[in-house]
Amino acid sequence: MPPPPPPPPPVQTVTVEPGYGFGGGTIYYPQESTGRLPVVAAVPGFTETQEAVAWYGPLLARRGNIVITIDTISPTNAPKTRADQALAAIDYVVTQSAVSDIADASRTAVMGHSMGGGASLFAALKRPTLKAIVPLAPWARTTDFSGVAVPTLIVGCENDGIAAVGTYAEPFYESIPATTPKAYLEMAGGNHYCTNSEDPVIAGYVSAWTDRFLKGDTTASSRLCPPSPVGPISEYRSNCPY
Ligand code: 9J3
Repeated sequence: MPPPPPPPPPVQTVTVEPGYGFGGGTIYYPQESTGRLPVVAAVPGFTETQEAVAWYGPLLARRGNIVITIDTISPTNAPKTRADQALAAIDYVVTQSAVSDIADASRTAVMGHSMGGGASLFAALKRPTLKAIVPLAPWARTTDFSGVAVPTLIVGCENDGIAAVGTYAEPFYESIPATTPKAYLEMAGGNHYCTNSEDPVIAGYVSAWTDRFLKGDTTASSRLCPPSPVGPISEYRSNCPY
């Protein structure tokens, strides 16, 4: 028998109070690390709290990232306002937080659910130096994201009745230019909240995407290209190779 794999490194958390340009949140980071770590801001949707994106904190912190899940200043803030708050959260982590000394300001990403997914697309337009975005069941009033040059993994939920994939996620994906690395993962049978609880398929793709584009680990390419969708996936699009 081969030896069991080592346990994943423990994840630490720090609570952030409101007052830094977003509604407060939780920082997740690996207890043991060397060098500076990439930073991910995760944004909830309309009327949601950070609980909606909480599972991505430990998921990505275990893989050597700092994650801040945020509350928005108002639960009804629009996607563009949520984008500003995500960027404020990244700046807080990098410059003022308890983990600023281990945060890498040059490797940052935004992800989020629904209006938080729309926020991640607007954040990419506003700050093209982001290394990756991951919109989850995204919602926004425009479907024109032709200005997005940040590598984008969109996760859609096949039976989403709030942000129907044919109206939102798929046109968003198609509007992103072919010169931008992109992928569209659609979870079979999922409703609007299909991305809000732990799922091994979503975890695998989000991990691969952030490993490849946020951490800059080119060995992660083999987990994305050529596309080989397995599991409860109703559709997968990409513009491999990358
Ligand atoms: O979960 C969401 O952010 C839903 C977006 C939406 O339907 O907003 C309508 C105003």
